[in-house]
Amino acid sequence: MRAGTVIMGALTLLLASTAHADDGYRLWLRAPASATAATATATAPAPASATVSLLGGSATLRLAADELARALPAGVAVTVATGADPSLAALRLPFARLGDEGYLVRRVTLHGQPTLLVAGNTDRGALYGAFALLRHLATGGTAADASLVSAPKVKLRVLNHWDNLDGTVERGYAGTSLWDWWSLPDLKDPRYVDYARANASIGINGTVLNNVNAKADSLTPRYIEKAAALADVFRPWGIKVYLSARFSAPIELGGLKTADPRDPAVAAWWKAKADEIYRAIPDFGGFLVKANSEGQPGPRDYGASHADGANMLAAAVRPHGGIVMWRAFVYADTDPEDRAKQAYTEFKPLDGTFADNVLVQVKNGAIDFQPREPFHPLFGAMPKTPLVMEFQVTKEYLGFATHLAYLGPLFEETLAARTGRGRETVASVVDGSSEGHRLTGMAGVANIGRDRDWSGSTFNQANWYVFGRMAWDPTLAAQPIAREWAQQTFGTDRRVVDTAVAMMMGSREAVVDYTGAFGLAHLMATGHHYGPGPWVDDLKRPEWNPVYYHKADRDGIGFDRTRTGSNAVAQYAPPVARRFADPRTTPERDLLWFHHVGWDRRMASGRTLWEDLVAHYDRGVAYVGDMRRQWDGVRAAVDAERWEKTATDLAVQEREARWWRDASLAYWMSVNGRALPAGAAAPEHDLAWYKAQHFAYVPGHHD
Ligand code: GCV
Repeated sequence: MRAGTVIMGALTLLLASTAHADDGYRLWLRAPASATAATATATAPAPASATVSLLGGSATLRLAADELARALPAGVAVTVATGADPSLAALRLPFARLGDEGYLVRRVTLHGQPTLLVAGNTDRGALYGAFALLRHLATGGTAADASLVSAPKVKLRVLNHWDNLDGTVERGYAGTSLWDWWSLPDLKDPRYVDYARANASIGINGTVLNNVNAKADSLTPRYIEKAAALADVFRPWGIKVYLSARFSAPIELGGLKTADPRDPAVAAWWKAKADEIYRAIPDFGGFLVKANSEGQPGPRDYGASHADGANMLAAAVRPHGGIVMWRAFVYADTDPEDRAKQAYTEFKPLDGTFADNVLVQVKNGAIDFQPREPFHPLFGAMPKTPLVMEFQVTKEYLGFATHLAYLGPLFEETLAARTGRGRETVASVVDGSSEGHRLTGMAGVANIGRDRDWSGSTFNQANWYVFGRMAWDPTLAAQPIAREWAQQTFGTDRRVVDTAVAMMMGSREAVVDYTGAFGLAHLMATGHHYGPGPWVDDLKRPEWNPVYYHKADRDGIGFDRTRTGSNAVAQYAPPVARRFADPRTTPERDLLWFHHVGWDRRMASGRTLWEDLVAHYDRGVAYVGDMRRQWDGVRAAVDAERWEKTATDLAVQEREARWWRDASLAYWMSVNGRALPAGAAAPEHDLAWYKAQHFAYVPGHHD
């Protein structure tokens, strides 16, 4: 056999049987079923080792081999390699299809010996292959039937951490920031490795370390050194580090009088800053920028365009192969126009003017990560510009960490939406296949913090997981991903897996129902966004007030975005615009997003809108009750710690779902003067009581 390293795997990690307590730290990365079964009892003999051979010597390949050695069942022979290895040439394997990051897993004969080959064109590809093999084994596959091939459809699969340098996390509900900025770069918390490993296992290859509401300090030498320490930890796992850049940094750090992107001194400052960063982090990914949005500085402060700003930064990172992700989440306090229209109005005319290392990052919907939004009209409207899809994995508007809401269906619904341009879908815009873009991206606002279980609950881990899987392939469906996550997270007990998946699949719709169905949006309390506040009408910017969004009055409810209103529908391609312009062809789930309609409007159910709205509130609350009962049914089959925590969260969710329902109905009744339909329960309190609820120290929000 050709010289290569052979690792005898020792099953040292993992291995808790379901009967034992489990704090959720291991996420979905647990021993495959066969290994778990072999060690489930204390009396079981020590398992024999798998044999893992390594063709090549990079740190990344060694990590791949270690993963397999730790978790593969005894008796399996595996070879981890890159396609460049000459001994593979004769095998005629489809390496050409794999690109930089794809993998294949095949049974082959190498040097006369049968072996399971895990390989990619690069070591990163091989690492992804190792994790894919482990996933295959943990979801019912065997080493004998392992034949896998896959390449990511999206190039940049990036987490956005809204983590502040003081350790708080904007919209973070899983404890403080994972990054201990104070002790970095000296102290490298072992959690940084575990974080990178978890990301690599689902194909995430980039992380923006700091909040888009950025401080210039993150660009100082002191913080660059800290970021570099993290980059060193993440590199072998195929993960690049990016930073959110504060546009006014040349003023704040450089002492310049302006941050005007057209000023040569400003461009020179950024160029020098980029050079400095790349000296510390040679594979630095680039910058993410929130400009001229919610008080952040930007090129518009100087009359320059977003493209001027983005291209200036892009020029600074270009010599190093860096990129700029420029966010389209803009709306201005001076603009009386429908907030849902403003990003399109600002960015659409800039299509074709961005440098080729700029991507424009667009939230999934035109307002702000609501439980349901129609897809953002910019998708499909900027064919010359690569658009990054930005999803919010942390659930700012879907019950924080407490509520069980699996976001797979939300992601799938958005990605599968047809833009109205031929057969184009949002997914085909994002993965570049629609226009032939090679630079493509998907971003997820992370739900990760220092909580022992990383995401604030076991089921929230599924949202991190599904983001990674759909960033790898935006055409994947939410249901099978829920299933593979549940199998890896809870083990192979079919009843537990079926129950978890059943709970998950309707859970996001339940949140839509109990917070406001039919396209209602932005009904939450002010600032911290915890709980209902549809009555709020006194905030200084009109578009901060829930009443701006629902426009409920005695006769009807909903935002008229047709020609008689803001005409936001016209921002969609004609076939979609036509569908949304007519309440009869608008999907009911989006009705009140696009139309102001009467309370007595007859809905598909045969009920009036008012009756149906009430029914949806009740359905949402009932779904949570059902989840509680289902979870009760698997109590004996799930470890006590994760079961208890989930059961407690579900009890809180049921209470809060009722709160949302009751407070909302009390308010709607005060507006429309109607009685509840027969049989519907009256709100527990009067409207004044709900309005009087105030909360301080709410996580994720820092005044
Ligand atoms: C990082 C919403 C959130 C803000 C967030 C902003 C954004 O407005 O409430 O916390 O700021 O979106 O995406 O920039």
